[in-house]
Amino acid sequence: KRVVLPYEQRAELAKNAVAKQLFNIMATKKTNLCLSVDLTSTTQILDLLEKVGEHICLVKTHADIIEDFSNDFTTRMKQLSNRFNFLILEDRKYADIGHIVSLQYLKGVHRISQWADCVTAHSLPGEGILKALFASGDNHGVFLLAEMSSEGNLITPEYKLSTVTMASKYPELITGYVCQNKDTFTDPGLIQLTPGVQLESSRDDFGQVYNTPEKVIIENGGDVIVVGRGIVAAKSPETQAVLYKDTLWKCYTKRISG
Ligand code: 5FU
Repeated sequence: KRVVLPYEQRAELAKNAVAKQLFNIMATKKTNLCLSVDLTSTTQILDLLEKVGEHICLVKTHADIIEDFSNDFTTRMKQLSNRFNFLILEDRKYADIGHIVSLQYLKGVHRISQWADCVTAHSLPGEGILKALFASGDNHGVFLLAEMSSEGNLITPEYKLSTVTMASKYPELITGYVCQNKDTFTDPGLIQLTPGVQLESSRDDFGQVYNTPEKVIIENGGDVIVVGRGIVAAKSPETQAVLYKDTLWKCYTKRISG
């Protein structure tokens, strides 16, 4: 069964503030593109966001791959996110006991809680991880990993089911799931964030598997689509971002038209 409700209606059903905001941004800007800005210098990242900010609803960062990370960088990124109306997701993939995750979220050189609207987390350690993240801030959100795009990953159907059960206890915290399939969950107030997407299906040398926009949105129910190297490694990232934005949005409108 296709997920046919439009984003503006799903915003009304969202229990997490960030999910509500993200649904509304998508509806307003007519884009469901999340740029995974996997670059290692702050200038490269800020330059790229300056060019593609108007085309994205969300930027996904990996703060720990940036060589010259600073508070000034996050301040500037925040300014861009306000100017262009996109949100920031730090793809930290937390996977420790709640006490440590809370410190990793609030402290260290990255101070993620101060600039990220939402973060990703594994369900593997148990619900203490959600309890800790819930207690560590306001108006923030978590995308819980229910599936991965990489070949041979160890997630089983039972693990996925337990992940969804765990998330259902923290409705105000959970923005959605990082997953590949629409059968993962049923709540239309949650967002399906799908990575592993390029215009033509293929794979990289380290197990990443790519699906096409048609497959991930129309068949598999993806809401926000993560594109990294498909844009970042292109000759003209700006042109490519527009192409991805248009293609992804067309698939979404096709899906909601039934
Ligand atoms: F949870 C996941 C996953 O299952 N697959 C992923 O690829 C996250 N990712 C992230 O999406 C990964 O950490 C990269 O930042 C990004 C995909 O980048 P690509 O260049 O489009 O392959």
